[in-house]
Parts: sequence; structure tokens; C-alpha cells
Amino acid sequence: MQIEKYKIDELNHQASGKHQRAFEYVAADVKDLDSVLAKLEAFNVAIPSWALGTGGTRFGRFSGGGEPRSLEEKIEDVGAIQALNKSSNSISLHIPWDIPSNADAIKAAAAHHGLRFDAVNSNTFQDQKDQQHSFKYGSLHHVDKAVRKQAVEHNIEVIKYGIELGSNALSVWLADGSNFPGQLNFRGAFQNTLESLQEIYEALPDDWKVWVEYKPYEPNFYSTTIGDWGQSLLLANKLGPKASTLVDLGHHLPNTNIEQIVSLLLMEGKLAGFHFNDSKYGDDDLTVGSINPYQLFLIFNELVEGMDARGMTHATDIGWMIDASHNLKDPIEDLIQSVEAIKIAYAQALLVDTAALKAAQAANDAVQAQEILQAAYRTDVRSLVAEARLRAGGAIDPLAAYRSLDVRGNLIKERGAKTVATGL
Ligand code: LRH
Ligand code: MN
Ligand code: MN
Repeated sequence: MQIEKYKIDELNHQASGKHQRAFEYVAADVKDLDSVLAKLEAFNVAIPSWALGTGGTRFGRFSGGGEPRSLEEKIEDVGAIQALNKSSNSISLHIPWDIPSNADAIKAAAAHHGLRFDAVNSNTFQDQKDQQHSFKYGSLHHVDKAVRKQAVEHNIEVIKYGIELGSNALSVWLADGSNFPGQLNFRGAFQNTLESLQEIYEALPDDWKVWVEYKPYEPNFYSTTIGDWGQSLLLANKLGPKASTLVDLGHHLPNTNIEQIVSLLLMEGKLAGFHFNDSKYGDDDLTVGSINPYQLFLIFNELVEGMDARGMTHATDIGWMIDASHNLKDPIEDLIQSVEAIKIAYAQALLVDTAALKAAQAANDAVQAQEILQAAYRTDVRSLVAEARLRAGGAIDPLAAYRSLDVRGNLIKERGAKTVATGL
């Protein structure tokens, strides 16, 4: 399945009058319009290979139709998203949910759709078939050296797959923790994790990074060995310059000030990147921007300000990824919505009058500071994002195009109505 460019052009032609009116209206007040559009055009968000099928809940799974049956078909789906939004030019693999056994063929399939491979994710939170030791009581933090060794070796294997695919980062998330007080010696668990990560770190090629993800609870409910950004940062600092902290937006207790965490990690040069999603209660993995778009904007405001202060390139100096699960929506539609929400928040952050905000802060003018931030947040930037996409060769309205081209209907015809993808 491939979306032909002329079909997108036809739809763009129909949508162009309305788009042009909206664009001219908002563009008239944007300082540095060309620079804003260029930044938006350059900004891409990686699509997780594990989110292209209908995700389950603890209680059940209601599979949608036309789900990808193989890694090749997942690449096709990401290719469709990229053709429409021109902002999803990479795919992040979770191994062994997706094993790139024939790396050359997989790379060629991705290149055919203009895609490359982003961070590779290891998985030591489930036991795989024929695995010698169980990860029931953890992996890198395990009390038994043999189990730790098995987990380290898995991570090294994932790095090897990543090298073959041209990736340059390993993302590590551990389910390691405890369910009951007394079950675990916290310092012992931390030291074991550090030692295991050091072995993985040693196996990283020169130009590679390791991204250490944290999460407060689930699947363990009393303690998690890398439970918050402090513990992740502690590990990253002890490991060295190739290690940094990955922020998954859903991995915080309710009402945590994530933007402040982001600001300080950036200041320390230890912000690896993001797993974007949204949540109301916990690690809900909902569509980005569906619950709290203002928080997303505030995070991007810190990112733009902090990256500019450090002379970083927005599009490339941080890992931008989605980590979501879809048990109601068509996964492709959900991913299109998520990327759009991210780009909208980014565009709004680019509109913040930084100099005026600095002046308001220096004068302790909280009223004016709020006005400045909210003036940007309340600007309808959708046509700016659409214009950048149009210039890159994408659809003015990717979601409407996806529906009017009946992409899902075609996938169901091709793959069948009862397919199940590997993943969450
Ligand atoms: C854990 C997590 C982590 C995993 C992914 C499937 O909750 O966010 O990033 O790799 O989900
Ligand atoms: Mn995650
Ligand atoms: Mn998660």
C-alpha cells in the first residue's frame, strides 16, 4: 500500500482556499515567519513500531482490521503517515516485539518510504520463549548475577540490531521494582542496575547514546528501581556523557511539573528526549494533546527557550518519539493526531515573545508573564503547521486525507479484517 502523491495534491487543491485564508490571517502577525516555517518543516517525531496495532488493556483487546502482520507492514503504515504529514520520517523499534532479522531488506523497505530508524528499545520486562532465566523479579537490578547477565546480553544484542539498521541510540526502560515493603534492598537494587548499565554502556559504539527511562509505578506498585528523573539522572551522571534521561510524559505522578524537570535536565545537558503521550491518571498512553494540551505547550516553551540558550538544533539534538497505545481509535489516525498536537505545541512555543517574557520575569510581573505565554498558546497555529507540511509535500489536512483516501479500508482489503500486530 502506497499513497500516491497526485492524490494528496488533488485533495490539497480542494482545501487550498480555506487554508490560504487562515494562513494569511495568522502569518501577518508572526515575526520571523520564514524561520518558524523552516523549523516546523524540519521537525519530525518518530513512530513506535509497537503502536501500529490496536493495543489491549489489562482486561481485553478489541483488534481493529488491517493491522500490520509483520515489520515490513508496520514500515508501510509509518510510510503512509509520513506521506501524509511529512513529519514522521523515522520508526523506533521494540525488540523482540519486532526483530529485524534481515536488516538490509528492512532498511531498504524503510528507505523506500523515506524512513530511517530511531532509537531501539530493549525489552526485559517479559520472559521470551526459550529464555533461560525469568525476569519475574527484575532484570538489570536482579539479586542473581546470572539473570542480570542475561538482561545485559539482551541489551547488547539490541544494540547490534540497531547498528545494522543505522540507529544510534538504545532506550532502556526497566519494569524492575518491588511490590511489597522489605522485598528489596533499595541500594543493592540501584547498585546492581548501575553495574549492569555500565556493562551495556561499554558496548555502545562511539557515536551512540543510551537513554534511561524512568517511571514511578506499574507493573510494580511499591517501588520502582528507576522511579523518577532523579534516579535516572543519578545513573546517567555516573555512566558518562553517552547516557541521559528519557522523559515519558505518562511516567509522572498526577500534577507533577514536567516542564520544570525538562528545563533542568536540559540545563544539565542530560535531556535525552521524549516519549510523548497524554494521560489523566497514570501511564494512560492516550493521544498526545488529548487531555492537557496546555502542559504540552509549557513543555515546548521550556524546550525552545532551553535549547536556544544552549545553541541546540530543535529538530535533531533531542530524541522526539511517541509512545502511545490505542484501544479505541484506529492507530494510524491516533498517531496522525498525536504528531499534529506535538507540532501545534511546538509552533505555539515558537511564537512566544521571549524578550518580553524575560523582561516580565525580571520585573516580577506575573500578570504580564501569563499574558505573554497565553497569547502564544491561544493563537490558532494550525494553518502555520499545515503550510509547513504543504511546503514539504504533505497533505494540508492529513487526517481528512487519510479518511477520504480510505486508507484503512484498503489495508483491510489487503491484510484482512482479523489481523493482530505485535506490540503493547
Ligand atoms: C513503559 C513504556 C516503555 C516501554 C513502552 C512499551 O511503560 O513507556 O517506554 O518500552 O512503554
Ligand atoms: Mn515509554
Ligand atoms: Mn509507559
